Amino acid sequence: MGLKLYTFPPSPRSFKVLWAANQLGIDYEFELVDFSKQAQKAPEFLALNPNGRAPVLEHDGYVLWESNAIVEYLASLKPQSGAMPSDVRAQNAVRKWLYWDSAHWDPACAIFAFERVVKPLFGLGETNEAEIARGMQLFQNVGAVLEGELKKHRYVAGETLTVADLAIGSALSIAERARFPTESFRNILRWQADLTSLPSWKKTVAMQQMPSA
Ligand SMILES: N[C@@H](CCC(=O)N[C@@H](CS)C(=O)NCC(=O)O)C(=O)O
Repeated sequence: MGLKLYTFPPSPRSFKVLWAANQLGIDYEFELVDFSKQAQKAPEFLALNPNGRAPVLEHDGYVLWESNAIVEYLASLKPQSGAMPSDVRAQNAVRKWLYWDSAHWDPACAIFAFERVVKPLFGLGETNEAEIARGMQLFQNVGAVLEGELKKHRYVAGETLTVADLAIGSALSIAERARFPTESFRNILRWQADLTSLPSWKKTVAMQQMPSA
């Protein structure tokens, strides 16, 4: 059966797991969860993820949801990549960024994603400027934390690329349309240029076009 990734590639959390698999060189089968057809709410998909959300991983009958758990699992299949260190303290120094992503970075980015990308894509109405203002405030706070870290080292958790970069950086896959307020964060922009120049990033960006093809 092998490893399957159920995703809707234009969404950043789906991009995250596809990018991780591409970066780690993991073979997978791609399964489109077509949001335009509400496939994420179909009974067969809900049987995999009762949240009715993508992404989902299935590996020889083992099912996993939550994008950061999936990225960690993918990294565990390629321990030699160093994407997740083996030492417990180093591991947690990386893992804390996965929690931070879920608790702080992703919710800030999600406001811009919903207002500027999801709404136009699915015809869900006008941008709510009050929400954008709330997003600006949140983003200034989380952006400053990330900027401070990236000032100290090349990647989020040190000098090498880890799952922390894959988890947090994936939001930037919609940076152009979402217009995250990154202009004053020089080190985030430098890191973004670094990530987006990776062959794995380019390969995953090409996959974002698939549903409308
Ligand atoms: N915390 C979850 C969030 C998953 C999530 O919200 N996915 C969105 C797309 S980015 C989704 O499936 N939305 C469809 C819906 O809510 O109907 C993760 O990181 O996997």
